[in-house]
Amino acid sequence: MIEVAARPYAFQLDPGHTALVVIDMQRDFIEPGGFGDSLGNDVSLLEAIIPTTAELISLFRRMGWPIVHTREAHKADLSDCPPGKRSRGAPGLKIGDEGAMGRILISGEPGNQIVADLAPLPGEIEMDKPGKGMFWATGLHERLKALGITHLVFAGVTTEVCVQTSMREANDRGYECLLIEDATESYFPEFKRAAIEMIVAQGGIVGWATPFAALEAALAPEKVHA
Ligand code: C5J
Repeated sequence: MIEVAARPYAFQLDPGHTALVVIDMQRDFIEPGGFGDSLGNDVSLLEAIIPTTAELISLFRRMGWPIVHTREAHKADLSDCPPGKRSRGAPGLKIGDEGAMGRILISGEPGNQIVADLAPLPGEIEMDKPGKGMFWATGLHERLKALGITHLVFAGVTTEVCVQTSMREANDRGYECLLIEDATESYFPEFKRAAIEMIVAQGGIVGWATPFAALEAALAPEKVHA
């Protein structure tokens, strides 16, 4: 086991059984002119985590450990989109409508692609998820089990919605979960702070949280090969 300084106490990372999950770093949530922007959100908050998330992805590539990239995405015929998800809030633009980067939250559309700086490489797991959580209707649990994964490191957006939901789902399935605090973000800074506090509360009721530097230090070559 490799010990990573974290809250609420040190995270025990199991090398060879750990995967990185990067949640929904898709253009429509992050880039100016996308869906998130059109809803009046300050997307610069989300853009700001791209460099740290890229470093985190590079670290996992160097370790040779699995990386999962998710996208919140629906089928073009919307058969996997509950009507309530589409209509709730009566937004100007709904899921499936034509936005500045193609149809909103529809698989394969330009706005549904992961931002260029974090683009998946061949061999990494890329998956569309119709829900907020990464296990609903995706088959991901079976894929991770087949790879022998027991520990998950989380990054991505938004902290209190798809990241937190996925982490809670993972926790319920028995994964040990570590959130990288500076590689996750929300349009609402107070929601990010609160989500992280909820995750680490009560002795890590959902999991652990730490800055990227702590994970990088723990995985320094001299420590991993000691
Ligand atoms: C994600 C959302 N990815 N906030 N979606 O968190 O609707």
